[in-house]
Amino acid sequence: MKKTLAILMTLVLSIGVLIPVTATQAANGEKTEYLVQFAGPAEVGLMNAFGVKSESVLHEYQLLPVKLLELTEAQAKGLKNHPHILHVEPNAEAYALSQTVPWGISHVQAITAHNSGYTGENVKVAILDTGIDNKHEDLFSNVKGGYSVFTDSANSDPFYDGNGHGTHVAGTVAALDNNLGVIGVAYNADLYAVKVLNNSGSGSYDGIAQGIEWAVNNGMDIINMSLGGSASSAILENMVNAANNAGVLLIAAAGNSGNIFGWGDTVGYPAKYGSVMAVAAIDSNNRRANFSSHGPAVEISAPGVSVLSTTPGNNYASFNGTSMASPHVAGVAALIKGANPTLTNSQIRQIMNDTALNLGTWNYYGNGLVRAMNGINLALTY
Ligand SMILES: [Ca+2]
Repeated sequence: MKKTLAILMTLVLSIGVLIPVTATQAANGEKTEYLVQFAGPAEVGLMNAFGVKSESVLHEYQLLPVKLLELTEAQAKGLKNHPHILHVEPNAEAYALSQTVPWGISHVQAITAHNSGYTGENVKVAILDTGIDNKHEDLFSNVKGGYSVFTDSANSDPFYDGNGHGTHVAGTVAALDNNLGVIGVAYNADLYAVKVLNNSGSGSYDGIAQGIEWAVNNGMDIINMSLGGSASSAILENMVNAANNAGVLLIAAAGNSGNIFGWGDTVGYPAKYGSVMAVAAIDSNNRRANFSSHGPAVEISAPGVSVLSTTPGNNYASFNGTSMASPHVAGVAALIKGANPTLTNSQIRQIMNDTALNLGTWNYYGNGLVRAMNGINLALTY
């Protein structure tokens, strides 16, 4: 009785499965790996019934009635529907979860600061740039708001960064500390996407001025401007002075107009104005990047060569530029402000300048390499 039933079952199963097996095999006979958990014994009979040969058994577990099998899609489907099978799952790929620390982040002592509990919490940083992709896996929870100075549909959304520049800058300031991507200098700081550059990366002094005004009106602590022009403007200067007087710390890229000889004054605007910190770019050997603008207005230096950070669509890329150096300083400023929230913008600026690592030639490096932990330690004495 039992024997007959078993045979019948086998026959029914064979017929039931035979057609789909041949049908799918013709189209897709490729075998892939599945983890299969059986409800109990009689495993061999079951596998025979589904045409699973012994060479398709890649591994048998001891702890549970589980086997790693090589199956066609049809075999897997058939087994999955059988009452004596608990689970049929594709042998999914696993990846080591890891977060890369870009060299510049440790170079400005940010990791040391993190390890001491300083992360830029409750500090608001406005990124005046091409926008920030606020859905990026390594940024989303830090992007707290934004504004676009553009009204055309392609550029009116501050969270659409059709260029990538602003998202990259934002990541250096505050990419999340998780198990993926990169980490920012001040990974708990609040980011605000102020889109003053369009998706092609260009804008106007009017747009920059509007962005500065928005930052003042919305209580920003720090403005990062990885942008600049060669034209001087009394109105733009008055605008950055007004923001500075309102208590906002302004940090800007010195410019990428340097020459390899380091001759002349090539710092751009608004970095050149006295109320703005002009940031030069250095490499991992603390040498001026040959594109980094030089001149008496250079105030401080930060990593700006091979800077790995976030780009739109959950991507990451390495860029060069004083645009990449400036957000390192903005991030350090956020760490210092977070460590001592009573500090004014001019005190934070003074602290960063007093604790920078002297690198020599003023017109190249200003006060030198910005250093988070030295800055925090001084900030705590204020
Ligand atoms: Ca991360």
